[in-house]
Amino acid sequence: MASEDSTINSLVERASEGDRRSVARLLTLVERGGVSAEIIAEATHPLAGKSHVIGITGAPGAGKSTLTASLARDLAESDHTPAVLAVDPSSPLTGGAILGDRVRMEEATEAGAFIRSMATRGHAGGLALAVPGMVRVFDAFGFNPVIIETVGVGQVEVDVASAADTVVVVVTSGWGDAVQANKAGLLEIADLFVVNKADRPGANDARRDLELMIDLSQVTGQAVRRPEIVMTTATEGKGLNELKEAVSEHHQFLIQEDQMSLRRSKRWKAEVRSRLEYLLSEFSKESIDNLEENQESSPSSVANDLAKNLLKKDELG
Ligand SMILES: Nc1nc2c(ncn2[C@@H]2O[C@H](COP(=O)(O)OP(=O)(O)OP(=O)(O)O)[C@@H](O)[C@H]2O)c(=O)[nH]1
Ligand SMILES: [Mg+2]
Repeated sequence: MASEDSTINSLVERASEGDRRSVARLLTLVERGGVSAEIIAEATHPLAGKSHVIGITGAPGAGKSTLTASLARDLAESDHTPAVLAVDPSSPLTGGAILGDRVRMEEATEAGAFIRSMATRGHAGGLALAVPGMVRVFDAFGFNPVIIETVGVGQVEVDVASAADTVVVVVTSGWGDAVQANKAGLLEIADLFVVNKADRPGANDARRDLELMIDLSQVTGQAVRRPEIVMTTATEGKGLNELKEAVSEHHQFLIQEDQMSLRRSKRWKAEVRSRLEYLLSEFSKESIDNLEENQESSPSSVANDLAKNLLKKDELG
């Protein structure tokens, strides 16, 4: 534990001085979880909270990586230090390689962006623990904005993206895409929409579908601020400036309307919840493994006793 502490301390120190290899090692430790991840969370928490966190989500193949890479490159070239966390099963960096994307990601890296990819495979619920910790590492060491790319299927992925300050939902011009996004629960979390692949037929239809659905959600009073819709052709860089502007406007809105602290508090609570759920599930696994078989007691009375015991524990692991 002591040597773990001192290794992490020196990584934190070097990361604070701008050493990217130390940042990368900290990210790996956080991704693995366990004690190191906890120590890093303690060390980075006081340093974090300055970065604008942007979530980019949407259907598989909608063009999220193409957009993210272009955006990151653009930001890096205009005096920002963006980081990208691609939570992405088919990410160009972890396999499923789409050459165009890899080239774009490399260009963004050369321009100064820090791009990190994590495979969702083998992570399951761990994603909800690892992602906030990794975002905090970026935030603590001066990366701003921090962009999280996740595919908008599955509750965990949607939750991860919706914990951002600004949530961008990408749909394409295909018929019914907006409807699909709505079904996946993406409409409710969107701060702004991108209709990508605007070079293809049907882009205006997708826009109209979205406008209608936003109208409906406004009638029921769900949306606080009407999400803007930006049309892009990511492969040609078209609409990128508009997207950058819309993201920046939303950021300003959060600051001016005092919404940022609400978002942060939501994110903080979500992380507390993930961590608590994790601890409880670890505890219940351990308790059940250690249970002496005694089928005379009813399962619910045994569970009640175990729960009472848990509340008396002072050490959790
Ligand atoms: N025609 C057209 N194709 C695009 C556009 N944007 C992206 N593509 C292509 O769509 C495909 C998917 O793009 P990605 O950026 O990998 O999409 P993604 O949403 O990140 O995909 P996953 O991470 O696998 O869900 C690639 O072949 C891109 O070249 C666009 O604006 N127009
Ligand atoms: Mg992708």
